[in-house]
Amino acid sequence: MNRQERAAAIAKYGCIDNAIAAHAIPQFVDISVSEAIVLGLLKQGVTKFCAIFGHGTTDIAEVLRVYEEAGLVRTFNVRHETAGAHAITVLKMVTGETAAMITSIGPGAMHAFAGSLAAASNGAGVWHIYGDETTQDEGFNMQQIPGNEQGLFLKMMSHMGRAYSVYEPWSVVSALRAGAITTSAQFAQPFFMLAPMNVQPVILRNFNLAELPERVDIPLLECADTNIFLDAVEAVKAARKITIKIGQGARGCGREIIELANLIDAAIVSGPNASGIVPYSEKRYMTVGGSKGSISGNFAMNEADLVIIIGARAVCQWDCSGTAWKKAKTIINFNINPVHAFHYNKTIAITGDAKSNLRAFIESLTETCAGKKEGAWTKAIMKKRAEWTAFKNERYSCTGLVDAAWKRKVLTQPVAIKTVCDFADAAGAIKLFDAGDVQANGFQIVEDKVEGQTFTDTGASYMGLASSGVLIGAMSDVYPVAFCGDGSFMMNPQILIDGVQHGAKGMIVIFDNRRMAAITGLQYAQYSKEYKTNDTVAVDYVAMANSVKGVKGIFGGYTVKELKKALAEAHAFKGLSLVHVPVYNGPDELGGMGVFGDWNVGNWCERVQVEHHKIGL
Ligand SMILES: Cc1ncc(C[n+]2csc(CCOP(=O)(O)OP(=O)(O)O)c2C)c(N)n1
Repeated sequence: MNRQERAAAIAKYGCIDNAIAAHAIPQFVDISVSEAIVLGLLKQGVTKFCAIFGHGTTDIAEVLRVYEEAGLVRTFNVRHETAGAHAITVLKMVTGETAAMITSIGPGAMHAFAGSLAAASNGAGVWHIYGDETTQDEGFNMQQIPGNEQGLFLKMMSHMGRAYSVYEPWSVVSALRAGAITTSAQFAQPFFMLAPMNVQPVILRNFNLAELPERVDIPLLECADTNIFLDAVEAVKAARKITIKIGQGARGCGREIIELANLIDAAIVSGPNASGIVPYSEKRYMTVGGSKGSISGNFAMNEADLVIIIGARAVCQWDCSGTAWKKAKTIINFNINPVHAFHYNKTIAITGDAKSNLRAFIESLTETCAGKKEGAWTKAIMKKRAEWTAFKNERYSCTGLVDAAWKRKVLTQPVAIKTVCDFADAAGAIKLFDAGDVQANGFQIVEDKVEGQTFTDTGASYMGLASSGVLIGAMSDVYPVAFCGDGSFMMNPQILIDGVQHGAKGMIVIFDNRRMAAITGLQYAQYSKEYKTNDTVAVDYVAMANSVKGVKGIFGGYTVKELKKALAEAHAFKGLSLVHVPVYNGPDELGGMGVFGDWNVGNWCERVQVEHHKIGL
């Protein structure tokens, strides 16, 4: 039986096991390592591949060709490996589906590897499969790292996630199992499979297809130490101002979080990537906290004497580089990972699945009658939330500002972003925010009702992630709207071609302030001068978009009315559209959403570090 027949039989019977059971394929077969990789992934439900093939992966490509012809897998050939890495990361973050990025060896692998930072930072379990130098070391392989050492790529990749070199052909099974486990963990890592070029075509004689590792569903763990919950109850009893801070790991726990907050009279603050877990309309929700947080979010963090953290790591922008919890006497930290759960001193760590542990905590609080009546704390936080709302509304009422680069009145970024957010929400689209001011203003602006409406890479803030992520408009049935600065878009404009090639439906909105404004802003705030964060080259992004057959480029205009019209037109287009909106950059404070927390960067470091050590958490 050849590969084509095998693929056809598996397609006919739906999966490998069924095909074996029906005697359509034998259980013991002679297959190449490359085919074992593809079959192993297929068995785990990994059927989508982003790829740029090179001399390092022609053998795997040939297998994919046959399996794609049988309708079992789909390869999305892209124009940049980092863009492909971003696309599979965004697919995982948005839909939960695990996909793989395939590259050649050397530069292609390095590009994809760079992109894997976003997967690692966001806990997105994805596969990276790279060709690697031959195992026989017959001389330098073109594109290998020119060092006289074995396994240099393996060493490098091992720092980002789990990495496995299929140095020995039969170890492919072990590699597939390691990948299944790594990519399935709750806050997962990227898994790197390195496939030496001379190993890929090796035939595994009499290979047992039943030995291919199965898909992994790691069971959720609940904290079994009941005393911990009683300690946490005592902390609640002693507290007067409680703030619950939620991160991505709190997804799915919205009901419990609101119940808990009402029970103990607490404020709720989200991390930048946790919008919608608690609806924006919830009265106890103080919106986002952190270096680029909100007035109310940062107030609730700074004032709390008891902090309850749920599913969040202490990323610098999230807890103001360790200075957010200025008055905390105790921290109750729910996390699956003890490293994060025990990040602070004075901690009661509750490790395991947040939802089950929250339920157990709520039960302990109810049984011990440790609930609190609504009091002064709620009044104080609600006053701050009203302040934040007024602050936002003042910005939204700005009809535009005269900009030095555009030499005319243009929309501000807050108004333009708000307009696009409202449009995307009404259209049921997914909002993807790229890096920079667009990202920071974005998470200050979003008003999500439910989780899953907004995604952004707050772990790595990788410019180009959102534009590249629009490929999910071809890889799934999601309609994405990418919010990109001009700087971020130009990191990965390849999506214009890749999106058309693969039939992506989605929209890119470029908020063009003619510079990398997030950094200009930092430079002014720190040194009162800007340096090399802009250029003088005007780009007609509409013309650029329209130069790619199949993309619809539309000018977003200078007013909200014009922008809304452009958005409607872009959305009506059955494919990939791009809207170009000129936006203001400059000193007028209505041009941004403000900064309310510390950050240990630039010439602030000394002050922030002193504050951090004074707090001593
Ligand atoms: C790949 C990458 N390079 C550099 C940075 C550092 N950085 C963060 S934001 C930013 C500027 C973003 O500019 P733009 O996308 O135009 O958005 P704006 O801030 O102007 O809204 C830079 C350079 C980054 N996050 N990612």
